[in-house]
Amino acid sequence: MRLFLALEPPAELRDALGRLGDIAQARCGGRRMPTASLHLTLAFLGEVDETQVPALRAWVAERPIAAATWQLDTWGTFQRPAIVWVGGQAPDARLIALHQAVWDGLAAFGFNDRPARFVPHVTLLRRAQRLATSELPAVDLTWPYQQLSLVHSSLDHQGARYTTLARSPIA
Ligand code: 3AM
Repeated sequence: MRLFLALEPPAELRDALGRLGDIAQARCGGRRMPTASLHLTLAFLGEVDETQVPALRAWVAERPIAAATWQLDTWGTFQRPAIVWVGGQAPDARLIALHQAVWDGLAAFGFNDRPARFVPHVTLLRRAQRLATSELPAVDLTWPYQQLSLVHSSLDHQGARYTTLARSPIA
């Protein structure tokens, strides 16, 4: 099954991100991510054998992460595959440290596809027709986080569907 590790936004922030998704879609076209699915990916694990899932769930469920806040203040795009996102202009040291810690832990499970570069972002649009964000309203959102989530991504007729399998304990 296809799994990834992510931070899930608190409800108010998720709604605010969803509203930005609407505004972005009106300008850029493409497919808006459902509000309930909005997240910050820390590690994409790809296809994971079912036999590994209980241990991964337990690992996530047993270890608290360092709580912190992430300041979102910019729009961004990835040309391929035509994604519009929001995130932070400056690299966020605490998120980078969390990303490292997560991949260090994953190595024990044999996951070694740690990406060379980590650009923390929340994808709002996929397959955007115009990667033009200069006239979109300013982003000024604060994301307090305290839990890591293990998420299962499955495909149905509407696209990817996300189910949270485990969350880390709150410190
Ligand atoms: O956080 P976002 O939405 O940017 O694009 C996928 C999504 O990222 C990404 O993992 C997140 C949860 O599905 N993803 C999908 N396939 C991937 C791959 N082969 C991938 N990331 C890296 N490599």
